[in-house]
Amino acid sequence: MSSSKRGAFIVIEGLDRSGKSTQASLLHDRLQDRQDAGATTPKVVLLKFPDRTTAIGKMIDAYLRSESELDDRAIHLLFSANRWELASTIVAHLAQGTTVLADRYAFSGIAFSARKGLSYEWCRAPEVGLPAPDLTLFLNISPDVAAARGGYGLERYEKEEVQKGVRRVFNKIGRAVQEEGEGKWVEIDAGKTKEEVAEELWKAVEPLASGVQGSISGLWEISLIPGRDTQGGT
Ligand code: Z5A
Ligand code: MG
Repeated sequence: MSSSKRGAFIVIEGLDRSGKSTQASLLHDRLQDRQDAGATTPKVVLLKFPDRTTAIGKMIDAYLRSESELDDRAIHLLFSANRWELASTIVAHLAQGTTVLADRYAFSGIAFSARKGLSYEWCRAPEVGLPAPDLTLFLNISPDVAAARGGYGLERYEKEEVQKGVRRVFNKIGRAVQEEGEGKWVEIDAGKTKEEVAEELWKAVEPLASGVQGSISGLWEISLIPGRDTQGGT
């Protein structure tokens, strides 16, 4: 890896049962194998949001399993705080040249809360300044194909009317990310076989696999965050 490169931050988002966790794991292994084979690919770490292992994550887990009730704004802020807990870890990995993969990120946070009727801007606000992804892979799937992958689970949002609303907000977010230049947003047809979807993802990921040039910016922030410039400036 060239010394001027940092690790790429790649996010996998998508609809329910679109195969995010399946593809995140396959992508992780593919990047890891390249490294093992001596390629110039940096190390790779896979994160999952929500991270249910932290103290905040445990509160989120209880809420999702309907074991606790929380105000809509309170749970939104917990999901965001769960990302902020890992923000400095993400930045440190990227600065060291490690590729960071995230299974869901801020975009899920906005989509699920805005669907409840909270304003889009309010939902976006706590996410502003998080490490910005270089690439977001959005796994799109039709409700029919998702249904063929088995019934909804038992968690709070695993209901048809919730998923329909979430799909609408995700579409809005994808357009906004593209228009505002917040990294690249690539939509993937997730209705194909696991192997076909993995190949589609790889086409988008391969150019970033050996690292990327430039500073790590803050999501939806116009200026660079002081201290986050891996080129040495602040
Ligand atoms: N949430 C939120 O509200 N705010 C936030 O900020 C965040 C999340 C980050 C839990 O998330 C909930 O939290 C979620 C959003 C909300 N609520 N919902 N819905 P989670 O990430 O923990 O949810 P999950 O349990 O992992 O479900 P999922 O992400 O929707 O599933 P997936 O990861 O996309 O799919 P998968 O587990 O990889 O695959 C599903 C099944 O399909 C499985 O049997 C696979 O073997 C099969 N599969 C996968 N790919 C294929 C293909 N290509 N063909 C056929 N079958 C396939
Ligand atoms: Mg998943």
